[in-house]
Amino acid sequence: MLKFADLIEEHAEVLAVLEALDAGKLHSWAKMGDIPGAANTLRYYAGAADKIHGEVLKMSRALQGYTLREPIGVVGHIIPWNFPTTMFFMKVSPALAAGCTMIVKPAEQTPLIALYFAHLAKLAGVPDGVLNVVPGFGPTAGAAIASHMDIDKVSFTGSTDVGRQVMQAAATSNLKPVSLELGGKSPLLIFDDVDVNTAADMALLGILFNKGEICVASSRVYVQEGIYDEFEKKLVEKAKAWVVGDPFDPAVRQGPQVDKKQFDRILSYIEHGKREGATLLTGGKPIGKKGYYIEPTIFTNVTEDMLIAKNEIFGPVMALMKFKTVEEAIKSANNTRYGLAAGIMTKDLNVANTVSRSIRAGIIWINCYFAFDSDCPYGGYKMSGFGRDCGLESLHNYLQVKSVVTPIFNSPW
Ligand code: TXE
Repeated sequence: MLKFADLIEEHAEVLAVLEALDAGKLHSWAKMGDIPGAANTLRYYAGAADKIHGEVLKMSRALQGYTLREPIGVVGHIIPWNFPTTMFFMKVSPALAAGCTMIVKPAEQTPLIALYFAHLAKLAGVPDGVLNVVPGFGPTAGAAIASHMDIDKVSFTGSTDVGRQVMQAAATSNLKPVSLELGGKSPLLIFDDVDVNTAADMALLGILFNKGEICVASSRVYVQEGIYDEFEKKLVEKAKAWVVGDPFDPAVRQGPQVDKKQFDRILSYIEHGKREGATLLTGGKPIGKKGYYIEPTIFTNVTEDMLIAKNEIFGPVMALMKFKTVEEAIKSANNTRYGLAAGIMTKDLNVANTVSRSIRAGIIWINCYFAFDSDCPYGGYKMSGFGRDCGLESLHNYLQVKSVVTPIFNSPW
């Protein structure tokens, strides 16, 4: 695993090019973030590989008992297209550390980099048959993994609808355990004691990072009334200055959407927003005639029953809303079927503590956003799924517990 990590760093340039070509991801960000992040994740779990152990049990009778933690077996990883590198290593690294063999199915939109990782795994000396990359379409290759009788576990990241199908297929085949990381509609709550300029930068990055194709995007931004007007003004100015274009241009901050399906889907949500009566503050249109570029788009006067406030759009579209009290902010944040992430911006520790404990989401960022780390578990509450990627926590996805019991000194038990 350490050798694999070194090889990723050596091949960083070609990997960043593949990310940009396949997913429309910014080349500079891939090279700065996704690629070194993959090496870090491998190293983190390489460090855990020789620290997986059971416990000696305190049995109530004259018995010696201990637990073994064994690899769960053959794992099927079904991964999406928005973070082809990060998702690959979030799932593959703990499974390798746990001692599993695995089949990885990359998304049909972004198969290239996964194949390159298979090549690097071979160079690193990962034995044949341990890490198998099988590109293919969801309803065929993906469904075959979910329903396979000889696959012992499925780890899935993707849409809530397909997550449900994966769980059904697992239930009706060999009852394999599944972990699901699904969509989100994450709130960012901005209280009126913060620096408005910083808050506007954070909110914008929260929705535009990776062109909004990120399950923890801060797609619902709630701003306290005292700073709302100033915040809205700054946010719109910054959105208009945000540079969209060629992902290989270092000055660009937002590349194209991954494919036509996503592009059309995002534009249709924008039309919905307009029809439902939200006010379009900026953006709302495609850019140019070639490629799938969409303007940074901000709606205000959004009500919580509107589709743009309820559904995951997975694009550069923000729903901006106003609140008065802490209680109101908590209620709005939780008014969603999802529960992946949330952000809070305030200087008041009591507010930060109260709100972070009151929101039902798997990760809460206080005065930051997208602060991920290999050691920080990450996953959903409610319809954002269950099971955790990252951290030592995610090793549990890939381990079985076996109890071993024996009498002490042949005593009668
Ligand atoms: O996802 P799918 P799509 C959300 C986001 C996006 C929407 C649709 O809102 O707009 O989902 O994206 C495989 N059995 N997220 O249609 O179809 C598929 O091949 C087994 C959030 O691309 O769920 C791919 O490898 N597997 C998300 C993976 O599932 C199946 C990231 C995800 O594709 C399958 C992506 C089947 N029947 C989309 N059908 C996140 N949580 O980050 C498809 N697949």
